[in-house]
Amino acid sequence: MPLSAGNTGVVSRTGSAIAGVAAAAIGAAAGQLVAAVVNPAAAPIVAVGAVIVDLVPTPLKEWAVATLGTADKAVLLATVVVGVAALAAAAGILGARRLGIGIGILVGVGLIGLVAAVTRTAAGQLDWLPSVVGTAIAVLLLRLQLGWLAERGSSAGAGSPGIDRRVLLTGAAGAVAATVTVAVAGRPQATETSTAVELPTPATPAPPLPAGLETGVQGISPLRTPTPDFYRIDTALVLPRVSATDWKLKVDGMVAEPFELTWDELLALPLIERDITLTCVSNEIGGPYCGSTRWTGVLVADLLRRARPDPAADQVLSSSVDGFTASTPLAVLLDGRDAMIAIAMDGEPLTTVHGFPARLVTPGLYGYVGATKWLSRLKVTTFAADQAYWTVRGWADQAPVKTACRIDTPTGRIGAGQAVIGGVAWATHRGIGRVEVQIDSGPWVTAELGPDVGLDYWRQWYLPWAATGGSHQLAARAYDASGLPQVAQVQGVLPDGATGYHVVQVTVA
Ligand SMILES: Nc1nc2c(c(=O)[nH]1)N[C@H]1C(S)=C(S)[C@@H](COP(=O)(O)O)O[C@H]1N2
Ligand SMILES: [Mo]
Repeated sequence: MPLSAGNTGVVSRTGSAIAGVAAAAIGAAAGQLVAAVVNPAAAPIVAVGAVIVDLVPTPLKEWAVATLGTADKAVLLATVVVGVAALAAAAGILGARRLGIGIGILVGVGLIGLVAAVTRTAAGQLDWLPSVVGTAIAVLLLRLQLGWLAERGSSAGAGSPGIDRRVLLTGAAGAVAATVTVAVAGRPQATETSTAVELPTPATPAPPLPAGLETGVQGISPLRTPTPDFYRIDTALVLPRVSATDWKLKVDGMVAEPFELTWDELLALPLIERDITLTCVSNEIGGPYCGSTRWTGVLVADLLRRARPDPAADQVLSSSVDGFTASTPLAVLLDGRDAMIAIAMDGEPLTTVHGFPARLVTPGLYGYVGATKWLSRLKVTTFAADQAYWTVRGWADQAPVKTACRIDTPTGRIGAGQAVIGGVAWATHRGIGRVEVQIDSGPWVTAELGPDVGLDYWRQWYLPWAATGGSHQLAARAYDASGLPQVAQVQGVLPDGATGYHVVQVTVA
Protein backbone atom coordinates (compact mmCIF):
# COMPACT_ATOMS: atom_id res chain seq x y z
CA MET A 1 0.00 0.00 0.00
CA PRO A 2 1.47 3.36 -0.96
CA LEU A 3 1.98 5.51 2.07
CA SER A 4 2.38 8.66 0.06
CA ALA A 5 -0.51 9.82 -2.04
CA GLY A 6 1.73 11.95 -4.24
CA ASN A 7 1.53 11.68 -8.04
CA THR A 8 -0.62 8.55 -8.12
CA GLY A 9 -3.39 8.72 -10.70
CA VAL A 10 -6.73 10.43 -10.16
CA VAL A 11 -7.96 10.85 -6.61
CA SER A 12 -11.55 11.89 -5.97
CA ARG A 13 -11.78 15.38 -4.46
CA THR A 14 -14.89 14.40 -2.56
CA GLY A 15 -13.13 11.33 -1.25
CA SER A 16 -10.14 13.36 -0.09
CA ALA A 17 -12.37 15.93 1.56
CA ILE A 18 -14.27 13.17 3.37
CA ALA A 19 -10.95 11.65 4.42
CA GLY A 20 -9.81 14.96 5.88
CA VAL A 21 -13.03 15.68 7.75
CA ALA A 22 -13.30 12.09 9.04
CA ALA A 23 -9.70 12.17 10.27
CA ALA A 24 -10.31 15.44 12.10
CA ALA A 25 -13.67 14.30 13.51
CA ILE A 26 -12.23 11.11 14.95
CA GLY A 27 -9.17 12.97 16.20
CA ALA A 28 -11.36 15.61 17.88
CA ALA A 29 -13.53 12.89 19.43
CA ALA A 30 -10.39 11.18 20.75
CA GLY A 31 -9.22 14.51 22.15
CA GLN A 32 -12.59 14.98 23.82
CA LEU A 33 -12.35 11.49 25.32
CA VAL A 34 -8.87 12.09 26.72
CA ALA A 35 -10.05 15.45 28.03
CA ALA A 36 -12.94 13.77 29.83
CA VAL A 37 -10.30 12.03 31.94
CA VAL A 38 -7.64 14.75 32.09
CA ASN A 39 -9.69 17.97 32.24
CA PRO A 40 -12.91 18.65 30.30
CA ALA A 41 -11.87 22.26 29.66
CA ALA A 42 -8.73 21.03 27.84
CA ALA A 43 -10.68 19.42 24.96
CA PRO A 44 -9.24 21.10 21.83
CA ILE A 45 -12.55 22.41 20.44
CA VAL A 46 -13.67 23.69 23.85
CA ALA A 47 -10.29 25.30 24.55
CA VAL A 48 -10.33 27.14 21.22
CA GLY A 49 -13.89 28.26 21.96
CA ALA A 50 -12.78 29.58 25.35
CA VAL A 51 -9.96 31.58 23.78
CA ILE A 52 -12.47 33.09 21.35
CA VAL A 53 -14.75 34.00 24.28
CA ASP A 54 -11.85 35.90 25.86
CA LEU A 55 -10.83 37.58 22.60
CA VAL A 56 -14.12 38.64 20.98
CA PRO A 57 -14.45 42.43 20.99
CA THR A 58 -16.99 43.67 23.53
CA PRO A 59 -19.54 45.05 21.00
CA LEU A 60 -19.66 41.72 19.14
CA LYS A 61 -20.02 39.89 22.44
CA GLU A 62 -22.88 42.19 23.43
CA TRP A 63 -24.57 41.61 20.11
CA ALA A 64 -24.26 37.85 20.61
CA VAL A 65 -25.71 37.99 24.13
CA ALA A 66 -28.53 40.26 22.98
CA THR A 67 -29.49 38.25 19.89
CA LEU A 68 -28.56 34.69 20.84
CA GLY A 69 -29.10 34.94 24.59
CA THR A 70 -27.70 32.01 26.48
CA ALA A 71 -27.50 29.99 23.22
CA ASP A 72 -24.39 32.06 22.44
CA LYS A 73 -22.15 29.29 23.77
CA ALA A 74 -23.67 26.61 21.54
CA VAL A 75 -23.44 28.88 18.50
CA LEU A 76 -19.81 29.63 19.30
CA LEU A 77 -18.89 25.95 19.60
CA ALA A 78 -20.76 25.15 16.38
CA THR A 79 -18.76 27.87 14.63
CA VAL A 80 -15.49 26.36 15.86
CA VAL A 81 -16.61 22.91 14.67
CA VAL A 82 -17.53 24.23 11.22
CA GLY A 83 -14.20 26.07 10.99
CA VAL A 84 -12.23 22.95 11.90
CA ALA A 85 -14.26 20.87 9.41
CA ALA A 86 -13.48 23.34 6.61
CA LEU A 87 -9.76 23.24 7.40
CA ALA A 88 -9.87 19.46 7.60
CA ALA A 89 -11.56 19.20 4.19
CA ALA A 90 -8.78 21.39 2.80
CA ALA A 91 -6.23 19.15 4.53
CA GLY A 92 -7.76 16.16 2.71
CA ILE A 93 -7.90 17.77 -0.72
CA LEU A 94 -4.45 19.37 -0.59
CA GLY A 95 -3.03 16.33 1.18
CA ALA A 96 -4.08 14.13 -1.75
CA ARG A 97 -1.58 16.06 -3.90
CA ARG A 98 1.07 16.50 -1.27
CA LEU A 99 0.61 14.58 1.92
CA GLY A 100 2.89 16.95 3.81
CA ILE A 101 0.53 19.88 3.26
CA GLY A 102 -2.46 17.93 4.54
CA ILE A 103 -0.55 16.80 7.61
CA GLY A 104 0.73 20.33 8.10
CA ILE A 105 -2.81 21.72 8.19
CA LEU A 106 -3.98 19.12 10.72
CA VAL A 107 -0.93 19.68 12.90
CA GLY A 108 -1.55 23.43 12.69
CA VAL A 109 -5.16 22.99 13.82
CA GLY A 110 -3.99 20.68 16.62
CA LEU A 111 -1.40 23.22 17.70
CA ILE A 112 -4.06 25.91 18.00
CA GLY A 113 -6.03 23.57 20.27
CA LEU A 114 -2.93 22.79 22.29
CA VAL A 115 -1.91 26.41 22.77
CA ALA A 116 -5.49 27.32 23.64
CA ALA A 117 -5.63 24.55 26.25
CA VAL A 118 -2.30 25.15 27.97
CA THR A 119 -2.60 28.93 28.13
CA ARG A 120 -5.88 28.92 30.04
CA THR A 121 -5.62 30.54 33.47
CA ALA A 122 -6.58 27.35 35.24
CA ALA A 123 -4.61 25.02 32.93
CA GLY A 124 -3.57 21.69 34.42
CA GLN A 125 -0.30 19.81 33.92
CA LEU A 126 -1.72 17.39 31.35
CA ASP A 127 -3.83 19.83 29.37
CA TRP A 128 -1.62 19.38 26.29
CA LEU A 129 -2.50 15.70 26.09
CA PRO A 130 -5.98 15.82 24.49
CA SER A 131 -4.75 17.93 21.57
CA VAL A 132 -1.62 15.84 21.06
CA VAL A 133 -3.50 12.53 21.09
CA GLY A 134 -6.26 13.95 18.87
CA THR A 135 -3.79 15.37 16.35
CA ALA A 136 -1.71 12.18 16.23
CA ILE A 137 -4.82 10.10 15.51
CA ALA A 138 -6.05 12.58 12.89
CA VAL A 139 -2.68 12.59 11.10
CA LEU A 140 -2.44 8.78 11.08
CA LEU A 141 -6.00 8.47 9.77
CA LEU A 142 -5.41 11.05 7.05
CA ARG A 143 -2.29 9.23 5.87
CA LEU A 144 -4.05 5.89 5.89
CA GLN A 145 -7.12 7.08 3.99
CA LEU A 146 -5.21 9.10 1.42
CA GLY A 147 -3.19 5.94 0.83
CA TRP A 148 -6.38 3.99 0.16
CA LEU A 149 -7.66 6.67 -2.18
CA ALA A 150 -4.38 6.78 -4.10
CA GLU A 151 -4.38 3.00 -4.44
CA ARG A 152 -7.86 3.12 -5.87
CA GLY A 153 -6.97 6.12 -8.07
CA SER A 154 -4.00 4.40 -9.67
CA SER A 155 -5.90 1.16 -10.30
CA ALA A 156 -8.81 3.08 -11.83
CA GLY A 157 -6.45 4.87 -14.21
CA ALA A 158 -7.77 8.05 -15.75
CA GLY A 159 -11.45 7.09 -15.35
CA SER A 160 -13.71 8.09 -12.53
CA PRO A 161 -11.88 6.99 -9.42
CA GLY A 162 -14.95 6.66 -7.17
CA ILE A 163 -14.38 6.69 -3.44
CA ASP A 164 -12.66 3.85 -1.66
CA ARG A 165 -15.12 1.93 0.53
CA ARG A 166 -12.75 2.03 3.48
CA VAL A 167 -12.74 5.83 3.28
CA LEU A 168 -16.54 5.88 3.20
CA LEU A 169 -16.54 3.66 6.29
CA THR A 170 -14.07 5.94 8.05
CA GLY A 171 -16.26 8.87 7.00
CA ALA A 172 -19.28 7.21 8.58
CA ALA A 173 -17.25 6.50 11.73
CA GLY A 174 -16.22 10.17 11.74
CA ALA A 175 -19.83 11.28 11.46
CA VAL A 176 -20.79 9.06 14.41
CA ALA A 177 -17.81 10.27 16.44
CA ALA A 178 -18.68 13.90 15.73
CA THR A 179 -22.35 13.40 16.61
CA VAL A 180 -21.58 11.65 19.89
CA THR A 181 -18.96 14.29 20.78
CA VAL A 182 -21.30 17.18 20.10
CA ALA A 183 -24.15 15.50 21.97
CA VAL A 184 -21.98 14.78 25.01
CA ALA A 185 -20.22 18.16 25.02
CA GLY A 186 -23.47 20.05 24.45
CA ARG A 187 -25.65 18.19 26.93
CA PRO A 188 -27.50 20.53 29.24
CA GLN A 189 -25.42 21.22 32.32
CA ALA A 190 -27.80 23.60 33.99
CA THR A 191 -29.87 20.98 35.77
CA GLU A 192 -26.95 19.22 37.41
CA THR A 193 -27.06 19.31 41.16
CA SER A 194 -23.98 19.67 43.27
CA THR A 195 -22.44 16.92 45.28
CA ALA A 196 -24.14 16.53 48.62
CA VAL A 197 -22.88 18.93 51.25
CA GLU A 198 -24.39 19.56 54.65
CA LEU A 199 -25.38 23.13 55.40
CA PRO A 200 -25.43 24.32 59.00
CA THR A 201 -28.38 26.35 60.28
CA PRO A 202 -27.82 30.09 59.68
CA ALA A 203 -26.96 32.20 62.72
CA THR A 204 -29.29 34.94 61.44
CA PRO A 205 -32.07 33.34 59.38
CA ALA A 206 -34.23 35.44 57.07
CA PRO A 207 -37.91 35.84 57.97
CA PRO A 208 -40.31 33.65 56.00
CA LEU A 209 -40.89 34.94 52.48
CA PRO A 210 -44.33 36.58 52.17
CA ALA A 211 -46.79 35.21 49.61
CA GLY A 212 -46.09 36.72 46.20
CA LEU A 213 -48.54 38.16 43.68
CA GLU A 214 -48.06 35.17 41.38
CA THR A 215 -50.99 33.35 42.93
CA GLY A 216 -53.34 36.08 41.67
CA VAL A 217 -51.58 37.70 38.72
CA GLN A 218 -51.05 35.26 35.91
CA GLY A 219 -47.77 35.63 34.05
CA ILE A 220 -46.00 37.77 36.66
CA SER A 221 -42.48 36.74 37.76
CA PRO A 222 -42.72 34.74 40.97
CA LEU A 223 -41.50 36.59 44.07
CA ARG A 224 -38.69 34.08 44.41
CA THR A 225 -37.04 32.76 41.24
CA PRO A 226 -36.90 28.96 41.26
CA THR A 227 -33.23 27.97 40.95
CA PRO A 228 -33.71 26.02 37.67
CA ASP A 229 -35.15 29.24 36.14
CA PHE A 230 -32.47 31.54 37.57
CA TYR A 231 -30.59 33.17 34.71
CA ARG A 232 -27.07 32.03 34.04
CA ILE A 233 -24.32 34.28 32.70
CA ASP A 234 -20.63 33.41 32.63
CA THR A 235 -17.70 32.88 30.31
CA ALA A 236 -17.31 29.17 31.14
CA LEU A 237 -17.74 26.80 28.18
CA VAL A 238 -17.07 23.91 30.52
CA LEU A 239 -18.36 24.32 34.05
CA PRO A 240 -15.61 24.36 36.66
CA ARG A 241 -15.92 21.31 38.93
CA VAL A 242 -14.79 22.20 42.40
CA SER A 243 -15.17 19.79 45.28
CA ALA A 244 -16.06 21.31 48.62
CA THR A 245 -13.36 19.29 50.36
CA ASP A 246 -10.62 20.64 48.07
CA TRP A 247 -12.00 24.16 48.04
CA LYS A 248 -9.99 26.97 49.62
CA LEU A 249 -10.49 30.68 49.77
CA LYS A 250 -7.40 32.84 49.92
CA VAL A 251 -7.76 36.33 51.39
CA ASP A 252 -4.62 38.33 50.69
CA GLY A 253 -3.13 41.36 48.94
CA MET A 254 -2.90 44.67 50.78
CA VAL A 255 -3.80 43.24 54.18
CA ALA A 256 -2.02 42.91 57.51
CA GLU A 257 -3.12 39.31 58.09
CA PRO A 258 -3.53 37.25 54.92
CA PHE A 259 -5.19 33.88 55.50
CA GLU A 260 -6.78 30.88 53.84
CA LEU A 261 -10.11 29.29 54.63
CA THR A 262 -11.17 25.71 54.01
CA TRP A 263 -14.77 24.68 53.41
CA ASP A 264 -15.17 23.47 56.99
CA GLU A 265 -13.65 26.68 58.35
CA LEU A 266 -16.04 28.72 56.22
CA LEU A 267 -19.06 26.78 57.47
CA ALA A 268 -17.91 27.24 61.07
CA LEU A 269 -18.29 31.04 60.71
CA PRO A 270 -21.63 32.75 61.46
CA LEU A 271 -23.91 32.23 58.46
CA ILE A 272 -26.43 34.82 57.34
CA GLU A 273 -29.49 34.26 55.18
CA ARG A 274 -30.67 37.15 52.98
CA ASP A 275 -33.11 37.79 50.14
CA ILE A 276 -31.20 39.47 47.32
CA THR A 277 -31.91 40.25 43.67
CA LEU A 278 -29.04 39.66 41.24
CA THR A 279 -28.92 41.40 37.86
CA CYS A 280 -26.58 41.24 34.90
CA VAL A 281 -25.30 44.48 33.39
CA SER A 282 -26.08 42.91 29.98
CA ASN A 283 -29.78 42.85 30.80
CA GLU A 284 -31.59 45.02 28.26
CA ILE A 285 -34.64 46.97 29.42
CA GLY A 286 -37.33 44.33 29.93
CA GLY A 287 -34.74 41.54 29.64
CA PRO A 288 -34.56 38.22 31.50
CA TYR A 289 -31.14 38.43 33.21
CA CYS A 290 -32.41 39.23 36.66
CA GLY A 291 -33.31 36.79 39.43
CA SER A 292 -34.27 36.95 43.09
CA THR A 293 -33.64 34.36 45.72
CA ARG A 294 -32.57 33.65 49.28
CA TRP A 295 -28.81 33.38 49.70
CA THR A 296 -26.96 31.82 52.63
CA GLY A 297 -23.37 32.72 53.32
CA VAL A 298 -20.67 34.47 55.29
CA LEU A 299 -20.35 38.25 55.33
CA VAL A 300 -17.39 39.38 53.22
CA ALA A 301 -16.88 42.21 55.73
CA ASP A 302 -16.18 39.64 58.48
CA LEU A 303 -13.37 38.13 56.39
CA LEU A 304 -11.96 41.50 55.38
CA ARG A 305 -11.91 42.76 58.96
CA ARG A 306 -10.02 39.65 60.00
CA ALA A 307 -7.44 40.32 57.26
CA ARG A 308 -7.21 44.04 58.14
CA PRO A 309 -6.99 45.89 54.80
CA ASP A 310 -4.39 48.58 54.21
CA PRO A 311 -6.12 52.01 54.35
CA ALA A 312 -4.67 52.75 50.90
CA ALA A 313 -6.60 49.88 49.31
CA ASP A 314 -9.85 50.67 47.45
CA GLN A 315 -10.72 47.42 45.65
CA VAL A 316 -11.24 43.72 46.24
CA LEU A 317 -10.35 41.65 43.20
CA SER A 318 -12.18 38.35 43.47
CA SER A 319 -11.05 35.40 41.37
CA SER A 320 -12.72 32.27 40.18
CA VAL A 321 -10.93 28.95 39.74
CA ASP A 322 -11.53 29.42 35.99
CA GLY A 323 -9.62 32.70 35.82
CA PHE A 324 -12.59 35.06 35.78
CA THR A 325 -12.10 38.12 37.99
CA ALA A 326 -14.35 40.87 39.34
CA SER A 327 -13.35 44.17 40.91
CA THR A 328 -15.56 45.31 43.78
CA PRO A 329 -15.08 48.64 45.55
CA LEU A 330 -13.71 47.89 49.03
CA ALA A 331 -15.93 50.62 50.49
CA VAL A 332 -19.04 48.86 49.15
CA LEU A 333 -18.03 45.60 50.83
CA LEU A 334 -17.52 47.41 54.14
CA ASP A 335 -20.51 49.79 54.10
CA GLY A 336 -22.76 47.46 56.06
CA ARG A 337 -24.62 45.81 53.20
CA ASP A 338 -24.96 42.03 53.12
CA ALA A 339 -22.23 41.25 50.58
CA MET A 340 -21.48 37.61 51.21
CA ILE A 341 -19.59 34.50 50.24
CA ALA A 342 -22.71 32.55 49.36
CA ILE A 343 -22.87 28.79 49.68
CA ALA A 344 -26.61 28.26 49.15
CA MET A 345 -29.47 29.52 47.01
CA ASP A 346 -33.05 29.04 48.10
CA GLY A 347 -31.94 26.81 50.97
CA GLU A 348 -29.99 24.38 48.79
CA PRO A 349 -26.23 24.16 48.17
CA LEU A 350 -25.27 26.15 45.08
CA THR A 351 -25.68 24.25 41.84
CA THR A 352 -22.62 23.91 39.63
CA VAL A 353 -23.84 26.59 37.19
CA HIS A 354 -24.34 29.08 39.97
CA GLY A 355 -20.87 28.68 41.41
CA PHE A 356 -20.62 25.61 43.65
CA PRO A 357 -19.26 25.47 46.26
CA ALA A 358 -18.98 29.20 46.98
CA ARG A 359 -19.53 32.49 45.19
CA LEU A 360 -19.68 36.17 45.88
CA VAL A 361 -23.00 38.05 46.00
CA THR A 362 -22.93 41.84 46.42
CA PRO A 363 -26.37 43.43 46.79
CA GLY A 364 -26.70 46.56 44.65
CA LEU A 365 -23.92 45.84 42.15
CA TYR A 366 -24.24 44.14 38.77
CA GLY A 367 -22.92 40.58 38.72
CA TYR A 368 -19.71 41.30 36.82
CA VAL A 369 -18.41 43.51 39.64
CA GLY A 370 -19.58 41.54 42.63
CA ALA A 371 -20.83 38.01 42.02
CA THR A 372 -17.79 35.85 41.18
CA LYS A 373 -18.79 32.19 40.94
CA TRP A 374 -16.48 29.26 41.82
CA LEU A 375 -14.72 31.77 44.07
CA SER A 376 -11.12 31.05 45.05
CA ARG A 377 -9.52 34.30 46.11
CA LEU A 378 -10.18 37.78 47.47
CA LYS A 379 -7.24 40.04 46.82
CA VAL A 380 -7.32 43.44 48.49
CA THR A 381 -5.81 45.90 46.04
CA THR A 382 -6.41 49.21 44.25
CA PHE A 383 -8.24 50.18 41.06
CA ALA A 384 -4.97 51.72 39.93
CA ALA A 385 -3.14 48.39 40.23
CA ASP A 386 -5.70 45.80 39.11
CA GLN A 387 -8.44 45.52 36.52
CA ALA A 388 -10.92 42.69 36.22
CA TYR A 389 -12.15 40.44 33.39
CA TRP A 390 -14.86 42.78 32.10
CA THR A 391 -13.36 46.10 33.14
CA VAL A 392 -10.38 45.56 30.82
CA ARG A 393 -12.99 44.94 28.10
CA GLY A 394 -14.66 48.34 28.32
CA TRP A 395 -17.18 47.90 31.13
CA ALA A 396 -17.31 50.40 34.00
CA ASP A 397 -15.41 50.05 37.30
CA GLN A 398 -18.34 51.45 39.23
CA ALA A 399 -21.53 49.59 38.40
CA PRO A 400 -24.40 50.00 40.87
CA VAL A 401 -27.62 48.40 39.64
CA LYS A 402 -29.86 50.98 37.96
CA THR A 403 -33.50 51.33 38.88
CA ALA A 404 -35.50 49.30 36.38
CA CYS A 405 -39.01 48.08 35.80
CA ARG A 406 -40.21 45.16 33.69
CA ILE A 407 -43.69 44.41 32.37
CA ASP A 408 -44.16 40.62 32.57
CA THR A 409 -47.81 40.53 31.56
CA PRO A 410 -49.73 40.93 29.32
CA THR A 411 -47.76 40.17 26.21
CA GLY A 412 -48.84 39.70 22.60
CA ARG A 413 -52.58 39.06 22.24
CA ILE A 414 -55.23 39.05 24.92
CA GLY A 415 -59.01 39.03 25.03
CA ALA A 416 -61.01 42.20 25.73
CA GLY A 417 -62.29 42.81 29.24
CA GLN A 418 -60.75 42.86 32.71
CA ALA A 419 -56.96 42.30 32.50
CA VAL A 420 -54.05 42.87 34.85
CA ILE A 421 -50.81 44.56 33.91
CA GLY A 422 -48.03 43.26 36.12
CA GLY A 423 -44.31 42.86 36.51
CA VAL A 424 -41.31 43.42 38.71
CA ALA A 425 -39.19 46.46 39.52
CA TRP A 426 -35.81 46.64 41.21
CA ALA A 427 -33.51 49.30 42.59
CA THR A 428 -31.28 46.86 44.41
CA HIS A 429 -30.02 48.17 47.77
CA ARG A 430 -32.08 51.35 47.42
CA GLY A 431 -35.49 49.68 47.35
CA ILE A 432 -38.55 50.40 45.22
CA GLY A 433 -40.87 53.21 46.34
CA ARG A 434 -43.38 53.38 43.51
CA VAL A 435 -44.24 52.00 40.08
CA GLU A 436 -46.30 53.83 37.48
CA VAL A 437 -47.97 52.55 34.33
CA GLN A 438 -49.00 54.44 31.23
CA ILE A 439 -51.56 53.05 28.80
CA ASP A 440 -51.23 54.51 25.29
CA SER A 441 -50.76 58.25 25.77
CA GLY A 442 -52.85 58.39 28.96
CA PRO A 443 -51.70 59.66 32.35
CA TRP A 444 -49.12 57.78 34.45
CA VAL A 445 -51.10 55.76 36.99
CA THR A 446 -49.61 54.43 40.24
CA ALA A 447 -49.60 50.63 40.37
CA GLU A 448 -50.17 48.46 43.47
CA LEU A 449 -46.95 47.12 44.93
CA GLY A 450 -46.52 43.52 46.06
CA PRO A 451 -44.94 42.46 49.37
CA ASP A 452 -41.85 44.30 50.60
CA VAL A 453 -38.92 41.90 50.98
CA GLY A 454 -36.35 44.60 51.72
CA LEU A 455 -34.12 47.08 49.93
CA ASP A 456 -32.06 44.38 48.23
CA TYR A 457 -35.02 42.59 46.69
CA TRP A 458 -37.20 43.28 43.69
CA ARG A 459 -40.82 44.31 44.10
CA GLN A 460 -43.74 42.85 42.22
CA TRP A 461 -46.43 45.30 41.05
CA TYR A 462 -49.76 45.22 39.22
CA LEU A 463 -52.49 47.42 37.83
CA PRO A 464 -55.97 46.21 36.84
CA TRP A 465 -56.88 47.25 33.30
CA ALA A 466 -60.18 47.20 31.45
CA ALA A 467 -58.75 46.24 28.08
CA THR A 468 -60.67 47.48 25.05
CA GLY A 469 -60.31 46.08 21.53
CA GLY A 470 -57.43 47.26 19.37
CA SER A 471 -53.74 47.78 19.66
CA HIS A 472 -52.31 49.31 22.85
CA GLN A 473 -48.98 50.46 24.11
CA LEU A 474 -48.10 49.85 27.76
CA ALA A 475 -45.19 51.52 29.51
CA ALA A 476 -43.96 51.23 33.10
CA ARG A 477 -41.44 53.10 35.22
CA ALA A 478 -40.18 52.77 38.78
CA TYR A 479 -38.97 55.10 41.53
CA ASP A 480 -36.53 54.02 44.18
CA ALA A 481 -37.42 54.25 47.87
CA SER A 482 -35.90 57.73 48.11
CA GLY A 483 -38.26 58.92 45.37
CA LEU A 484 -35.73 59.09 42.52
CA PRO A 485 -37.29 58.04 39.21
CA GLN A 486 -35.52 55.58 36.92
CA VAL A 487 -33.67 57.22 34.02
CA ALA A 488 -36.01 57.76 31.06
CA GLN A 489 -33.35 58.26 28.45
CA VAL A 490 -32.77 55.15 26.34
CA GLN A 491 -29.22 53.86 26.69
CA GLY A 492 -27.74 50.46 25.85
CA VAL A 493 -26.10 48.11 28.31
CA LEU A 494 -22.51 49.27 27.72
CA PRO A 495 -20.64 50.45 29.79
CA ASP A 496 -22.67 50.35 33.03
CA GLY A 497 -26.20 49.10 32.39
CA ALA A 498 -29.21 50.01 30.23
CA THR A 499 -31.70 52.79 30.96
CA GLY A 500 -35.11 53.68 29.54
CA TYR A 501 -38.68 52.57 30.18
CA HIS A 502 -39.97 49.13 29.30
CA VAL A 503 -42.63 49.58 26.61
CA VAL A 504 -44.71 46.72 25.19
CA GLN A 505 -47.37 46.49 22.49
CA VAL A 506 -50.44 44.35 23.05
CA THR A 507 -53.30 43.49 20.77
CA VAL A 508 -56.70 43.15 22.40
CA ALA A 509 -59.15 41.01 20.42
N1 LIG B 1 -16.47 32.66 37.45
C1 LIG B 1 -17.36 33.52 36.93
N2 LIG B 1 -18.20 34.17 37.75
C2 LIG B 1 -19.10 35.03 37.25
C3 LIG B 1 -19.16 35.29 35.86
C4 LIG B 1 -18.27 34.59 35.02
O1 LIG B 1 -18.24 34.75 33.79
N3 LIG B 1 -17.39 33.70 35.58
N4 LIG B 1 -20.09 36.17 35.38
C5 LIG B 1 -20.64 37.16 36.30
C6 LIG B 1 -21.81 37.81 35.76
S1 LIG B 1 -21.56 38.85 34.44
C7 LIG B 1 -23.06 37.67 36.32
S2 LIG B 1 -24.34 38.63 35.82
C8 LIG B 1 -23.30 36.69 37.39
C9 LIG B 1 -24.44 35.77 37.04
O2 LIG B 1 -24.63 34.82 38.03
P1 LIG B 1 -25.59 33.59 37.76
O3 LIG B 1 -25.11 32.89 36.52
O4 LIG B 1 -25.52 32.74 38.98
O5 LIG B 1 -26.97 34.16 37.56
O6 LIG B 1 -22.15 35.90 37.64
C10 LIG B 1 -20.94 36.60 37.67
N5 LIG B 1 -19.93 35.69 38.11
MO1 LIG C 1 -23.40 39.93 34.09
